[in-house]
Amino acid sequence: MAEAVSDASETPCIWGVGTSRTIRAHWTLCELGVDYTWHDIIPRTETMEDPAFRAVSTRGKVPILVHRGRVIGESGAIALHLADHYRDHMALAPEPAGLDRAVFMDRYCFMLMELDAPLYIIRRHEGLADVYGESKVAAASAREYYQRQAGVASEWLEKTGFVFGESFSVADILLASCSAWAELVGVQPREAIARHLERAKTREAFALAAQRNFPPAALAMLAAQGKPPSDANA
Ligand SMILES: N[C@@H](CCC(=O)N[C@@H](CS)C(=O)NCC(=O)O)C(=O)O
Repeated sequence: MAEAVSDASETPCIWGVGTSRTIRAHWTLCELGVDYTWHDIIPRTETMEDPAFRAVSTRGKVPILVHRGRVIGESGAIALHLADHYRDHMALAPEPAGLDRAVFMDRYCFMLMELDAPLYIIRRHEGLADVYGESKVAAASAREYYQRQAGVASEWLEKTGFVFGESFSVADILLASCSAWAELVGVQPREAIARHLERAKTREAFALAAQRNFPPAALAMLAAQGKPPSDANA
């Protein structure tokens, strides 16, 4: 991955639509009310071969954020960078440094490692078995593991209904995107997690992000893979 590109624009540019990871970037920017540009690069379509995309993404993965000449390629890092950079628009994360930020980061990293990662195991060894190899055992074990770790996340929601503190944050975007993905792969949601997702989906910024993240070509790709073409596919 290139660390810097020639586009040093202040306007953020997102490469990628159509997945639970890409919506994190769109949703964060929509919450912040920041104008941005984006490219409809859709996994497993010829759009991924676009030379301009390949020039910014040597990983060949979406999402990618290009911002002020820098390239950021992990959805969690993108959302957090945007929250920090535009915190004067809206506080979507605790102030960098400090104990609140440390506890917030504990939950944030937990979700990436303990929720997103097992979902990706299910995805790779069921939905993308032609690429990664079929493994019913790995998928079943990842489902059971996800469910256990979702129990930890549901405890965070008990007091305020948010992942951390008294207000919506990028950690809620992370959890909601994992929860919607989990539903798609047939994990029965825990009650608190289902309620959290339903509330998150009522946000205006979610509606706008879902519209941008699921253009007709992305819905067609999802339908071709047997997934419901629904905005619930966050
Ligand atoms: N950990 C990365 C995962 C990125 C990732 O695997 N993206 C998928 C779509 S959700 C992708 O680009 N797949 C295309 C491919 O592997 O060819 C993140 O959270 O951004």
